[in-house]
Amino acid sequence: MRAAVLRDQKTGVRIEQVDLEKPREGEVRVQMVGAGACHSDYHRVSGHVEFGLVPYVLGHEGSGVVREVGSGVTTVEPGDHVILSLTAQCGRCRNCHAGRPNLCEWWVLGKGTLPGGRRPFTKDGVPLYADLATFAEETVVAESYLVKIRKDVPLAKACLIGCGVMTGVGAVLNRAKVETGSTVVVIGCGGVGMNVVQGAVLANAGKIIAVDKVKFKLDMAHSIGATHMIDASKEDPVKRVMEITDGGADYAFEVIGFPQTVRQAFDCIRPGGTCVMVGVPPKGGEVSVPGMPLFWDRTVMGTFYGAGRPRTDFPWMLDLYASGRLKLDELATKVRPIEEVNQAFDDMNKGVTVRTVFTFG
Ligand code: PAD
Ligand code: ZN
Repeated sequence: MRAAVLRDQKTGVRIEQVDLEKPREGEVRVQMVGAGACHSDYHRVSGHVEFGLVPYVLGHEGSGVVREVGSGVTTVEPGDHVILSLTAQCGRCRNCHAGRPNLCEWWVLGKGTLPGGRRPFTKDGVPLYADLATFAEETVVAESYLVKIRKDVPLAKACLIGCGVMTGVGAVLNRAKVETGSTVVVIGCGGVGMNVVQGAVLANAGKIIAVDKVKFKLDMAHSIGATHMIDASKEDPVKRVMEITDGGADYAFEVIGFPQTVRQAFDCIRPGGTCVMVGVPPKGGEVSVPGMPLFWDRTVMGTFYGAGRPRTDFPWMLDLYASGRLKLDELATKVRPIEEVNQAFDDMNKGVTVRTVFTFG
């Protein structure tokens, strides 16, 4: 079975033949149909984030078909269409009970194992690290990572809900809770940032100001509802936002992953405004803001996975897609076989794609 494996940062990602054990109690085997290339995958390859778990099967955005269930599995059965969620939801911990399953205390993404420490992927008998491992023809995950979805939406494109849409739209609606008429700035309009723009449209924001360095991203942001576009390679985004908003935005989202652009987002908001860090900061990176502007009721917040509640949020997101109010097809700017994983990362870094969706045919 083919999988995209990261062995070390020098050699990068390679397609390898690996073996996958059968699902055990509470586990499910999923045949992948679509998987999105998110910048968080590339952060592991580039070393932007601390990452010692190698060899590691990449991929955390994905959709597929259930092929086999272990004993005790009750919420899915073979043949079901599913989207993989970034987080497990044990349903028993404090955060699950408080309606914040993205912070489930049983959750193990980032540890490179299934709950309990098992590693079902092996190569020549040696276990590989993997979380959701959506960059593989098949994967085995705990049942609670899976959300069963309606069968009448294109399954490959639905993978985008699993990370980019949940994170971006969720950052606006679930985390920041943007109010109707608010002024919203989005700094970085890639696969996740474009979904912050979509979230702002769904929240009925007034002015939606898209900031990027790539014209094609700004054009797409405009086509999905941004009202103003700022090319950060040509003009100072903060100065321009101040002009457009007459003194600062209500919300500014940083969706790249650098302390400098988080600071830029903070500088874009008015007294009482909120700066949301969506991008994953570099290892050891510190975010700092000046004290006096913060004093004037400004808020700085982080967001993991758009405060996502996958079993609640994925179904309505797909309903909005089916009725034309949430865009997925437009965001999947390229479809490639998983063999072209490195070309997809190159495209991402050159800024020529919003999201690449991998297929496994
Ligand atoms: P992406 O590479 O598709 O998008 C980044 C965008 O930023 C691109 O359009 C770039 O052109 C643009 N950009 C780069 N530098 C600048 C700049 N100085 N000014 C303006 N625009 C710029 O990445 P992505 O959308 O897949 O991911 C974005 C970040 O979000 C990344 O750090 C990723 O790890 C993070 C993320 N966070 C969560 C979460 O839970 N918070 C989930 C998923 C991804
Ligand atoms: Zn992601």
